[in-house]
Amino acid sequence: MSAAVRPEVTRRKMPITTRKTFLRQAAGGLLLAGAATPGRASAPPDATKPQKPNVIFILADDLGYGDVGCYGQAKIKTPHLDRMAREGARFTDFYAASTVCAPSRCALLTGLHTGHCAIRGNGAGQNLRAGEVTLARVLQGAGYATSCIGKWGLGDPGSSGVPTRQGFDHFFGYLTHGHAHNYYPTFLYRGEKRVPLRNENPNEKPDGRGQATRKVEYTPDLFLREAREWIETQKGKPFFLYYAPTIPHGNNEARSNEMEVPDLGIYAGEPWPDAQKRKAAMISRLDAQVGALLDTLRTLGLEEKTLVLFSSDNGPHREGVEPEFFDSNGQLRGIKRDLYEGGIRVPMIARWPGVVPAGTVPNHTGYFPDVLPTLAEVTGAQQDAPTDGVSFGPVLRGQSNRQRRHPFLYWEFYERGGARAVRFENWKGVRRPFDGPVELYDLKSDPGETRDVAAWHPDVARRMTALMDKAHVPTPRWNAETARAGRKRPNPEPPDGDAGRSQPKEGAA
Ligand SMILES: [Ca+2]
Repeated sequence: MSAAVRPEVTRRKMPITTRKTFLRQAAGGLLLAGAATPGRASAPPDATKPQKPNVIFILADDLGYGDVGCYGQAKIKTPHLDRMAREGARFTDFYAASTVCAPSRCALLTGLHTGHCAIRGNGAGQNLRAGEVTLARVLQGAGYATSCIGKWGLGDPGSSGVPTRQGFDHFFGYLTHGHAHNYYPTFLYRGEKRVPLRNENPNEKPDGRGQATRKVEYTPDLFLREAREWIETQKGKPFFLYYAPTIPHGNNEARSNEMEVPDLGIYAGEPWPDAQKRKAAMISRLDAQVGALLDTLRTLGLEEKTLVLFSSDNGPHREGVEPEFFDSNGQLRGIKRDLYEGGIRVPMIARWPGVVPAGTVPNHTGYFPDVLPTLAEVTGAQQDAPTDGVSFGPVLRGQSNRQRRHPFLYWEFYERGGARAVRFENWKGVRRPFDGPVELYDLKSDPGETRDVAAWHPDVARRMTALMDKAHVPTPRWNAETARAGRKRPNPEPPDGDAGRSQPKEGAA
């Protein structure tokens, strides 16, 4: 696509705080030569690719690396995801941006890793700021219809952070994480308006948390119906659907019934604990949803015009189920809330018939901040804001020889005294707590991170420390002191906006 056919491109101003962050980095000489220099996504001419493909990004919630058949899961059936992988590309070394929901989604939507983005931990009262550069806004600027269906979690009702003030034309779902725990709430939001559901719960909290006493409408089913109807109404206009059902997150207010699902499906007769049967049924239900969305595309003749991506926001949880039962992290170490591989490495499947070569397993390491520049590139959208991502567009087109590699990937996390992690090449460094000594793992020979080899490679360990210290750009809310303090100390109000007004705490989002 040439520049001449992009008249609709809108240049978005960076939000002032983000711009300040990068200016501060530049002024402080913080960017390493060869390190993750924030890039600029643009659209290189490529006459061979379809013009303005539709994009569907399906985001599971707490689905582990090992929870899907094509990633080695033996008991839970995921035939549609397995087919999607056979018909597209299955990434083995793809990572979420965080080990819990909110920061992972913030990084996905803004193209910034957790050392730069505004929301770096769970906790109420954190809202994307007005004017934030989001994936939806970038695609909206390129003429796309944009929809978010499912869990949002980046803005409270009435705040600047709600999806319809962040680039989405259409929204149906949960705005806040606590509400999203509840699979049978009495209301959801369409746009900014509450819409009632037929579920009943006299004890429901004002934010929608709780467990229904009468369960009629299961929200993932409502989301699928809404998604199919929304796709059908687009009538030729390119669209971006961010589809984020909450499966298989637990309802943390449901005590012994955290894995809420209408029926056990094919698992009813299995000799497993009830909670495990329900988890399996949830994942297979999500898999069936993927199949239904692909069917919708086929029925509408849109399969070859649509890039479908599937991933998860963090590793598997221990909230009402034992992740070991299904080996939900596969051979990896750790789960949700760890920066070991099991907390952050996630399934990533891309399907776009005729463009993404079928049945491929790319040798490419990437993560959520890459999604914004990737989609900007494949849709011909332009965005001038800095990003920590690297477009994996070449890999999607089967042109791995043209693919740029990440100098390194970075994560930081604030619960439990904090942690940081870096991956470059096949090395993985983890610091726990936030400023603790570096543990070093060679993922090639030791993907389960069982042998700390820092003492044998002090040069690599030192480089890890340097990368972490330079990738972490502190803010009034998010800094080493925050990590050390845990939930005991209220943070000062950030002087430059409403990115977060409450102390980050160990929440269940
Ligand atoms: Ca999650």
